[in-house]
Amino acid sequence: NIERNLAIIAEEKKLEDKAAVAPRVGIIMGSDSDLPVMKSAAEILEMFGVPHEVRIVSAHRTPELMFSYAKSAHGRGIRVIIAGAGGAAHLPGMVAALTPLPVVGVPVRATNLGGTDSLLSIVQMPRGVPVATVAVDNATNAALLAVRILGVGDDNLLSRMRQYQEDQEEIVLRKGDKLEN
Ligand code: RP5
Repeated sequence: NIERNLAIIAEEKKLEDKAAVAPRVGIIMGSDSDLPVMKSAAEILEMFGVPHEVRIVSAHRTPELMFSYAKSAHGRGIRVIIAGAGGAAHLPGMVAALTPLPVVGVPVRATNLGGTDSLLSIVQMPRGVPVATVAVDNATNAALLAVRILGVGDDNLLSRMRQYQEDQEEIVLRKGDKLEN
């Protein structure tokens, strides 16, 4: 019996460990050329201690992977998807059409249209299929938004967000002090 109980405890521990590292945010992007922009999102989530995964998923080049990624995300424990793409940036909108999870879109500056093409492709979603769109190349804000969304059900995360805001305020005020002296 003791052995059996120990085995159950070990199994529970394994499940807990697995749950602790199971990604809660999925960061996806249309191409590895988006990575220099999108890595800021991973850095922010790292800073807040939010488990996340990073994948290349292209709406145009790997449509079937996009479909299965979006369809399986919630079941795998993902709670927010950050999707970055440039040019004809269909990835965030298509993923939003396939999942009930909140999708944050990052327009990436990838062509000689300077990112306006990506921005309009992502922001102009039809009624009923929302994508929360951040500024061009601003993967940082996409991750901060994901942290805030998760923070609604996670007091620890929310207080880390409060701390982040206070730190930002402090930095700006200190800069102002320096100008006055
Ligand atoms: C989009 O096309 C990608 O998101 C990327 O921003 C852009 C260019 O992709 P590559 O040709 O560099 O792979 O689908």
